[in-house]
Amino acid sequence: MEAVETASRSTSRSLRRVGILYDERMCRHHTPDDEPHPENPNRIRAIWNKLQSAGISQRCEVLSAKEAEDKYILSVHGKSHVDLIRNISSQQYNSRRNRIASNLNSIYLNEGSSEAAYLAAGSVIEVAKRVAKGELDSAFAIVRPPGHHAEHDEAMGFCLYNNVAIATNFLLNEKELGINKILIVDWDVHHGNGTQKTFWKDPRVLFFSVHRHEFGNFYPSNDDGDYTMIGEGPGAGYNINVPWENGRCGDADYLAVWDHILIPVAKQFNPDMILISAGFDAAVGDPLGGCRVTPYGYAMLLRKLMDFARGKIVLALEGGYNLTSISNSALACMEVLLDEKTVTGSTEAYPFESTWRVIRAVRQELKAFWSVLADELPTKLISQKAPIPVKKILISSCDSEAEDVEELLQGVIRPLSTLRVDEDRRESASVSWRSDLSNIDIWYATFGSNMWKPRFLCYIEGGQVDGMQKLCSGSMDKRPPKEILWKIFPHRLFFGRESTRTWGLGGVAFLHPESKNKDIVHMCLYRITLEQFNDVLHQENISSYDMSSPLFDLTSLDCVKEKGSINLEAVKKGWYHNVVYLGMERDIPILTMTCDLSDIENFKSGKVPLHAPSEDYANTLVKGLVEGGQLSEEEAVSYIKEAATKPL
Ligand code: X5A
Ligand code: ZN
Repeated sequence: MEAVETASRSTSRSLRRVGILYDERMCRHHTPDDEPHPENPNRIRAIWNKLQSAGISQRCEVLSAKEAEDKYILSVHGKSHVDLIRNISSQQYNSRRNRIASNLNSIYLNEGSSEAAYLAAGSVIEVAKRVAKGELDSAFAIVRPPGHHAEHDEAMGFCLYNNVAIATNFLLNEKELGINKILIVDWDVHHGNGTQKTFWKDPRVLFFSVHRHEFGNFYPSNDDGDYTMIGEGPGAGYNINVPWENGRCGDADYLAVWDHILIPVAKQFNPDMILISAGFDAAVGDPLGGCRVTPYGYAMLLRKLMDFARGKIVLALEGGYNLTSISNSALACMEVLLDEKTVTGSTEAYPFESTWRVIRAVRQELKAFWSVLADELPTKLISQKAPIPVKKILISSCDSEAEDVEELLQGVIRPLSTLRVDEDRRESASVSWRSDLSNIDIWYATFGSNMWKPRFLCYIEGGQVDGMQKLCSGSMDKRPPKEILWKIFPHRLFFGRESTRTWGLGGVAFLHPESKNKDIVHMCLYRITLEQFNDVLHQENISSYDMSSPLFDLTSLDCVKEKGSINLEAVKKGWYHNVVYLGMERDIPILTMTCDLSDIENFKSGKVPLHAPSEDYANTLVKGLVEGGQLSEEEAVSYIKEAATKPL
């Protein structure tokens, strides 16, 4: 009897009514020529497929998307923004669409963008309404484009409409739903700037965001995500930011924030409903986030929120760019909503010291508004901490969905206690090269667009700046360069190739690997780690190499010091596969990357074209030299011009 019951339960609907919303139409928003981009249609497909094959969607009420009505969107966005998003996909915008997108921060647009934006917003409204009415206990809207960066009059950060903010205003405005207080939990790795601004003065909405901040150096790279941003007027105290000082935060860090900030405040606030801006880019394996929350971690975070608002919770997808990580994280969350497994276990790892510092600062800042935050945290608790440069448990390099991640995440809900962060066997060779090389500094000497610091930072933090047609995935280690200095070297700068993926038409900068006394080149030197240098090499050569071992290791370093330059076999098709040693600066080796001597022969013979840089690209070089304080604008312009016109 009992066996029969268990069996039937596992195939039938849950006792909990859980909604799940997926609609293929949201996949029609993609890059204009389907160029690779982290925010791509496969994200929601991967999640949906995973939930189907795990038998989750079968236990849920499956809903399909509805377009949001303008009147609801206008509660968050301005009329001009709504007009733009409504019309951007129409034919009459065909010629202007790309230009409009390139003037926005981290946005692409195509013929499917308008519809997807309306569906994403409408879907979150739809599930929120059903949960509010009690037709569903909870729900997950698998939507894209994401929303939390979108502001009143601005699309940014892959977001067009602020889906969660729109649904929140909808709930508050439909008075008969009886939803008067809403808690928004934004656990996407980026700060939810758009949502924060929407409810800045509104005490009906408690906005809580935990995000990588790095003192304003992590996207969106300003002070809006600081813990001092607590809201204003009647909304003062109803905006809580928990800004990580560093990457690599994991379950222990997030759970500490839940236990010592969010959960006590949620108790005191007593929301009628909870909306989660559920980005999964803080997940272990994410190429942009650099954090390490496991599916088990997400399950715990969600489980702890189910005790409020009578379990009325809506999750709306935001970011999350590793298909395996986001699928497993979403699955773990769905299992919590369905409430068919108990999530137990404790984490063996400790929070970073910086995590306790941030928790303390947040509590201090907000204790006047939330009495539950007033007590000092016991020293005994705070002294249980991990040092910041800990061994990494994750590997994934940039755009490749590393296989080891797949393996690492297979267990889906696996308590950290079985993960054994330090000696786990799965921690393959690829991890240890990273931690080894992350302790060694080199000067990376740049002569091209990387002389302009914001452009170089794309290789470290990920991102895309003016003029770039391709997004960078960044380094695994997103710490900025420790020092920057400029030097002149006796090498020749020149421009070759017809076009590049990053800059479009026009040649790109190369350095003649051999030095001649009468040549001079201005170089900007960044002090970074050898691990970061490897990630730069990988990105400069647009390689599909999996990075399970380094492109350039300590042996290569010895070798290049002795021989002056070495060619990297693994990226021999890349244009910058030749690492050149330029001497030492304060006991630290100076390295650059360029073409090799056989390429020089091909440039000279005309087999491969020499080609002047495009105006955009040349301007970037000039900006680098001018902002770096090396040359005046006229000097920089003529320096670039000479390099572009003088024969090799
Ligand atoms: C929704 C989200 C990230 C934007 C990063 C831009 N956006 N470099 O995760
Ligand atoms: Zn994000």
